[in-house]
Amino acid sequence: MFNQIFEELHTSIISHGGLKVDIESRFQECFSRKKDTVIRSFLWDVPGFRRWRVTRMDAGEKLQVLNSVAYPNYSNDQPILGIDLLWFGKKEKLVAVLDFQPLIQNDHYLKRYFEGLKELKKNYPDFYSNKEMNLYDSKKYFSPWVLFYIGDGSNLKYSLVEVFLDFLDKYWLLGTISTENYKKLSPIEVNKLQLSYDRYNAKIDPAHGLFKSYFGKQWADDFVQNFLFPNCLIGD
Ligand code: BLA
Repeated sequence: MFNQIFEELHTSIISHGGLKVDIESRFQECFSRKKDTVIRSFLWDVPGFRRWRVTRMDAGEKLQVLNSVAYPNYSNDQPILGIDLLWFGKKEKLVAVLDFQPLIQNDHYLKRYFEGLKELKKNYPDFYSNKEMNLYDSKKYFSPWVLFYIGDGSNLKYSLVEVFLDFLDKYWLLGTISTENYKKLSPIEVNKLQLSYDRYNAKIDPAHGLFKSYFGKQWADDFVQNFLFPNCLIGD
């Protein structure tokens, strides 16, 4: 599960000029104590972005994860790309969250950056489940058009790869929208908002507990603090 999406994501990053960045070996790959689970991470230097991370976790039938977050340069106030895909094989439960994560929620900003995502929602009504988020506040850094699916993964009417590729295409298009009649957020504001996105997520991310159970507390703290959300103390 997610192998094809993972390959497609990397191919797409490379075709947009992305170059792999070296990361500390302890984050590149880590095996669970039982050696039946592995987590691998990747960092990309992509034109227009200050950081693009990808994490893949393979716990076999129990759990598969593909998580990726792309932070645009501070001079670019476009939404953060957020991808969180989880497959609990034994239960056949899919959690799929794909969003252009808005830095702010005002109309001017949403109008500029969300036409594409809004269109997608019409094509994939299953991802408009009206399910409430339990952990996250859906009004904080999630867009009103977030593609969000929780449920029976064998029941999806369309392929997740197709949804993913459409979604990614729309995100790349954000870089080509005309700047006419739009007042951008300043780089200082973008910096502040991206940091606050990280602080919020570092605090709330359900992944920390998951990592602790597979890889131990020390590695989990280190990974969340120094790879997923650098510069944010957990519980900050
Ligand atoms: C849910 N994400 C989850 C859950 C886990 C993770 C374990 C709970 C699933 C469940 O039991 O139902 C896992 N999150 C991870 C992992 C990483 C991570 C492994 O960050 C890191 C490698 N989460 C994101 C991003 C988005 C996101 C970028 O990291 C947005 C696109 C959203 N994850 C998200 C949402 C839920 C979720 C909305 C559902 C939780 C809720 O209902 O509030």
